[in-house]
Amino acid sequence: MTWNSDSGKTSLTRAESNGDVLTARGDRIGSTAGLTITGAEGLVLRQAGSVLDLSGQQVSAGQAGAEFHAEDGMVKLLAVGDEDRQKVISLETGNVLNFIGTAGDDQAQLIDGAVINLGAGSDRIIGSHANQDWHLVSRNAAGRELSLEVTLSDLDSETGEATARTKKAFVYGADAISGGHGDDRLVIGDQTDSRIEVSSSEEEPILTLRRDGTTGGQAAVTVTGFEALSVADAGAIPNAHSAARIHLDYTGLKAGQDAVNVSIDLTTGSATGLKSVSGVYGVTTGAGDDVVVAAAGTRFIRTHGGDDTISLGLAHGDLLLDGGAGTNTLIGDQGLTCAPSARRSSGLRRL
Ligand SMILES: [Ca+2]
Ligand SMILES: [Ca+2]
Repeated sequence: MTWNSDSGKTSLTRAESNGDVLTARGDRIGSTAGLTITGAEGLVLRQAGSVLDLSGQQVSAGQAGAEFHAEDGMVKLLAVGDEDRQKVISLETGNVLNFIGTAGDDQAQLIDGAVINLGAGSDRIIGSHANQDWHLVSRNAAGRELSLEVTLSDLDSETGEATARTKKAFVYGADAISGGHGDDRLVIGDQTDSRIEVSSSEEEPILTLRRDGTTGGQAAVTVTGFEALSVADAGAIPNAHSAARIHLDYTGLKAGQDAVNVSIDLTTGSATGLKSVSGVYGVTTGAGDDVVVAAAGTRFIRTHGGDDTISLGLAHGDLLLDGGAGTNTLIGDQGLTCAPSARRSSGLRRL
């Protein structure tokens, strides 16, 4: 069957399964009139500019929603309670780039030019095969429901130069990010106070974005498959040794049962588990023998147990240092004055 809507843009607003029967409702954008299709086994949306709107699905947070694969032109709808995936409906979506998810737990894979609104629920956005810069634009009060602007780029295999694709992708309502293949960088432009926990293993670190003031059990956003982390210009440097603004917490990084010896140089941007890190205001490390070098904007370094080495590097201004237990070493610099911070430092031997 071919259906021509006047505007050439079709919105598939609902598709649900009742046993083996698919019921879909299509609406021309801007019109209340629509077309209901019942009993189809499949449906193909070919028209460029079509919107796949599944916000009318009868699911809620905690229930499986939809899986949208923009690159493959496919969406899968999962029936409520179908953990064994016996009633999955697959729809070809052609070149649909505009996807509105369900109120349930959706996941979507992006492509350049896509506009993906995952709606309510606990939703995951997955990167494409390209390299991606993910700009975190905003979050809700709980630190979730991320809005992201994603720039995709391709690497020239001969010159090694990256060429950005013309069209960006826009994502709303994401609660987890998987970078996918290629190099992925998270750029945090939202300056809300938050902690970025680096956990799991050095080879495949999990980044957990959590608002300060929330405890471990509370909602957080997980980020996997990322190689780089950058905090966009935060404006005014915060007050001395404040835990405010965005800081890194490596206490959860392990090698099996053992603590990892973490090495972070904030002057060069090198950090265990990541290719690069920049713009963070402080670092906390765990029980290993850690090496941390402060940059100009660094405001606190806590290294907990283990024999840690803290270098003042390019530090200036007020800096809180806490080496914790163990035999710790503080390396200064010729001509550097650190009297104010020295009064607040503990567990450190100055060189
Ligand atoms: Ca959702
Ligand atoms: Ca340590």
